[in-house]
Amino acid sequence: MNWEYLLAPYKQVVDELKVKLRGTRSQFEYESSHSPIEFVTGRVKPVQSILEKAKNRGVPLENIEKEIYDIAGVRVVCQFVDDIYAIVEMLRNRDDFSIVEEKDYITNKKPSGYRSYHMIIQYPVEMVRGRKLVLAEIQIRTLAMNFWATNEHSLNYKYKGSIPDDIQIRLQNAAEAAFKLDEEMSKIKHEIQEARRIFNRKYN
Ligand code: 0O2
Repeated sequence: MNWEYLLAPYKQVVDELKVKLRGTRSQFEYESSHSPIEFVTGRVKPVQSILEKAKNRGVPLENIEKEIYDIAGVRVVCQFVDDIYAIVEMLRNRDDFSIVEEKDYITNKKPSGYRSYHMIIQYPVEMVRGRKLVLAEIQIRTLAMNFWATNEHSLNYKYKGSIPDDIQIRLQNAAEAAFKLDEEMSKIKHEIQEARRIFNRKYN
């Protein structure tokens, strides 16, 4: 398989989405002092990781592009839970891609304790041989959810998917603490936003 050739459109999609969503962040900042977007990251899934996922899910190589949704992945990180739903609404109203599926792992957390909002999109990308429709995953989560998910992901990698029970329990507790942190911060959202405005006026 020529991976460089296969992954080229996915790299293009990730690059385009990062530019667009970072542009959205700047627009929010011009228009109001609060941007629901804190930062945007993106990556093309490494080949090894694509192969492992395909193997675990019984996906034959020829179906990888149709059945592995997150070869192109973009992450939007927000300050507050409300911001996530504002971004979701904004994404639903765009017409530069279509939404294939939405998964709300905030209302329905995963058994691991994982919380995040996933949107699978179909993105048209212009390649030299014409337009290609590429599947991509946009993950939208708060800073607290991101902190938890990043650490859990590292532990999963370290323990090859079998995290010991005692660490698992701590992770569950940490997931609930992160959720509580988001709830508490939401209650003082307006205070925090006002403080940021004052700070930005003084230092920017
Ligand atoms: P990477 O690239 O290393 O992040 P499905 O379970 O199929 O119904 P879902 O959850 O959208 O739907 O798909 P999947 O394939 O399980 O997860 C896609 C990505 O979501 C993962 O990518 C993670 O980034 C994130 N994710 C999902 N579940 C968890 C979880 O329990 N913990 C953490 N930390 N992240 C999760 P990969 O495949 O891990 O690869």
